Amino acid sequence: MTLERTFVAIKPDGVQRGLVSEILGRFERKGFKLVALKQLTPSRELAEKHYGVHCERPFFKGLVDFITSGPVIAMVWEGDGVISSARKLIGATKPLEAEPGTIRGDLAVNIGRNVIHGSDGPETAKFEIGLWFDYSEINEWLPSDNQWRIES
Ligand code: D4T
Repeated sequence: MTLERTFVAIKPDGVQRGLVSEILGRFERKGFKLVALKQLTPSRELAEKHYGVHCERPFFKGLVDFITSGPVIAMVWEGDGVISSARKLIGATKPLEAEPGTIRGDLAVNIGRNVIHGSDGPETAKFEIGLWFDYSEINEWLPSDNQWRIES
């Protein structure tokens, strides 16, 4: 078992389209644990740091304009293998290539409006959680049915 945490954000299009509960439900039903959640409209500084690896790409300014255009739901999810599993739940970056059954495969068509972000690896997850959240905003808790989940 690899207990991990990952950063997931519902982008402004997901919030505007009323997809928050649908997306949260998919992570909850999968069995992951929500340890932090907040709504915020990201500053340009935060968005530019978050997407810093893309700063030379032609789509960078449009991406930052979009992600700062309205409220985002920022989350930290915890669980066994959650980093790669969240990427599978989310689906391919290009929604038209994302498999049906994934969030982007079911709910999006446009790469510039692909509804959700998830960290792509352990280092990115650590960086992004620290960028979007203070340590005090992360909640340590055990579900009351935890004993049933870990018994085989
Ligand atoms: P994010 O980071 O938003 O979860 O997306 P991915 O991890 O799946 O994909 P990415 O880093 O390659 O792209 C970041 C972000 O940029 C947008 N984008 C990307 C875009 O608008 N045009 C493009 O050509 C690419 C490659 C979509 C996601």
